[in-house]
Amino acid sequence: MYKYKNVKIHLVQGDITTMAVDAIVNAANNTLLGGGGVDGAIHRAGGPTILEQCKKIGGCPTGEARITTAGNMPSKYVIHAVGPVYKGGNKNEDKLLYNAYYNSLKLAKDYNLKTIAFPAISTGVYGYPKDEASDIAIKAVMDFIDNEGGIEEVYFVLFNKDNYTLYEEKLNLKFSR
Ligand code: AR6
Repeated sequence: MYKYKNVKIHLVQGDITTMAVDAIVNAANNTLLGGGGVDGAIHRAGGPTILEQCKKIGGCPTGEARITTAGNMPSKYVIHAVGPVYKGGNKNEDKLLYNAYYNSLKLAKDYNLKTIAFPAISTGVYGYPKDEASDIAIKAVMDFIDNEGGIEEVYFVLFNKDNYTLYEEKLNLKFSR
C-alpha cells in the first residue's frame, strides 16, 4: 500500500471483477455494448442488468466515462471509461487516455464514491504501450488528488505479472509506503 496526500494507493494483481470497492472501472468502447478483455469479463460477472443500463445510456465518446450499477459483482458501480485506440502516438492518444482516467474519477466524485479500482485502460486490444500508459494512469490519479480530492482509495488492478511489476517500479519511485 502506498500513500499520496492521505489517499491510499493499492496495487493488485488479478481480476478486477472480484474487487469489493465502490466502483470498478471498465475499459469499454464507444458503443458501451460490451466486447472482449476486461469489458467481457465485467459483463459476464455482472450479468445482464449492466448491458441493459448501457443500452439506455447509448454510447460514450473516447476519453469520457459513464456509470452503471455492478449487477452481481461485489462492487457497487461500474464506471465505463473509453480509452483511445493507439495509432502510433500522434492522434492525441495521451490526452484521451489521461481524460479516461480523470473523468472516471470525476464521475466517482459526483456519486460521492470513495474507493475505485482501475484496469490498465487501452493496453490490451487497443494497443497502447504499457510503459507510457502506466505513467499516464498514475499522473491522472495524482493530478485528480491534487486538484479535486474526495477519493480515499485507488486500486490499480493489473491482470498480468509484467504490468504489475511495471506499476510497482513506478509507484515505488513516486509514493511513500
Ligand atoms: N481484470 C483486470 N484486468 C484485465 C482483465 C480483468 N478481468 N481482463 C483483461 N485485463 P482490454 P482495451 C487487462 O483489451 O485495450 C474490449 O473488447 C488486460 O490484460 O480489456 O482498453 C472493449 O469492448 C489489459 O492490460 O481493453 C473494447 O472494444 C487491460 O485489461 C476494447 O476491448 C485492458 O485490455 C478496449 O481495449
